[in-house]
Amino acid sequence: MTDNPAPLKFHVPEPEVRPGGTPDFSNVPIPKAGSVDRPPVDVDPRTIRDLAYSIIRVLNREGDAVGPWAGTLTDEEQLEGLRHMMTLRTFDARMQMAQRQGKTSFYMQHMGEEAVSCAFRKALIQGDMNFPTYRQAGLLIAGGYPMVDMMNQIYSNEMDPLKGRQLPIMYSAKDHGFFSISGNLTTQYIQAVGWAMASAIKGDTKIAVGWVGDGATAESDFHAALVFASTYKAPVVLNIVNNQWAISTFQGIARGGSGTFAARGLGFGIAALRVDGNDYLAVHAVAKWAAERARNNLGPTLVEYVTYRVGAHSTSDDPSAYRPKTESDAWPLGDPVIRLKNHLIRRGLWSDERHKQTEAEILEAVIAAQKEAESHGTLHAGGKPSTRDMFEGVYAEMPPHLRRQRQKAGV
Ligand SMILES: Cc1ncc(C[n+]2csc(CCOP(=O)(O)OP(=O)(O)O)c2C)c(N)n1
Ligand SMILES: [Mg+2]
Repeated sequence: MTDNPAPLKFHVPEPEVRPGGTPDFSNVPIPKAGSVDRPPVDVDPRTIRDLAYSIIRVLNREGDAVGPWAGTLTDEEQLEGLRHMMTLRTFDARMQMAQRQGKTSFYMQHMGEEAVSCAFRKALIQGDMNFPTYRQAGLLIAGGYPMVDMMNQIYSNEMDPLKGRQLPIMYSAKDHGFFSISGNLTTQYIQAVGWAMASAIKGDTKIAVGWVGDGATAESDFHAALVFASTYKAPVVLNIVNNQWAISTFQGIARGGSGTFAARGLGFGIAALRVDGNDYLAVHAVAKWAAERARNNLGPTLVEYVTYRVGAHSTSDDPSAYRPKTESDAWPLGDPVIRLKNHLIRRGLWSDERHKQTEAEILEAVIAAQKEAESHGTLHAGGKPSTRDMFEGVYAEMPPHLRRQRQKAGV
């Protein structure tokens, strides 16, 4: 004990590199593809704690699928997966452009993260419910939801399924297992756990999936959700998409000293895994493993997808203000579309020519959907939802003050 203690220092984690610097991911350990064990789904979570610190990978550098997590998808399913990711990328590019053209106020891209939501969707069955954030449109694309309905919502036009009452891209599609997106981060986790608990209480067979980003794990809802999920062994998969950045804050701010985001689950006794989020095959294998646990009353699983947000946070963001412009080129896990493409070419199931041809077909389909959506209006032109719609759909019976407001508005 000293009478003259040194002044305390306030600690703020700093990213390795700032704009102008040379990107460096040499401190991100990447295990070899195929090197992580695949435990049985009924494993005791206490015996697989190392999986929260490793990275499950299937596709190696050469493009081969290797190790115990390989082999969960048929050739046709892999080809379909590639198509889904390519569709999401093209959809994003067109909608990003539409925002710049003033046809919508706001857009959020998935560039670099396409494998996460597209592959995860294929591990679910009809009736399961996702509680997604704004960066999981792949759940809809891979689930066969019509692109034109997504665009109608983005344009808030007369065919907008949500009638102009949500922010663009905040889709809602109950029949497609896609709960209304909430802009309030991490509400997804408590809602998913609550929904899963209700499913178990009712003796139903459906499971829930909660989604958050790395930054959003800092919300108290994240921790509350883990308490309830672990205590009641809720049939839920809890996904953390670690794309290295929140908006301008790097992942180290939310992660603190925990080592990894997945490791947050260990203190709760929750099975926790990390997976290469740019590896379609690995994402699917882990998603299937976690979903099977939930479906068999084995409890929740926390999954961290290690990936990289290549684009801006949203159309309102300029990442060059806080990270080197070339940082995404240095990301060691590559591009999910190219990695699956190379794998399929290597196996003789695909070719550069077919890839180019498919790109053109997809672009044509996206443009056709866009034309159809635009015929029903865009943000500033054409058909709009009725003003009357904003009074509907919240209360079973409209309260008197809303009825008065509606009368005053003359609708
Ligand atoms: C409760 C809450 N706090 C802050 C925000 C503002 N906000 C929107 S997105 C975002 C960053 C989230 O980063 P992350 O969770 O890593 O997800 P990503 O955007 O990278 O997919 C913030 C701070 C919000 N929407 N809700
Ligand atoms: Mg993030």
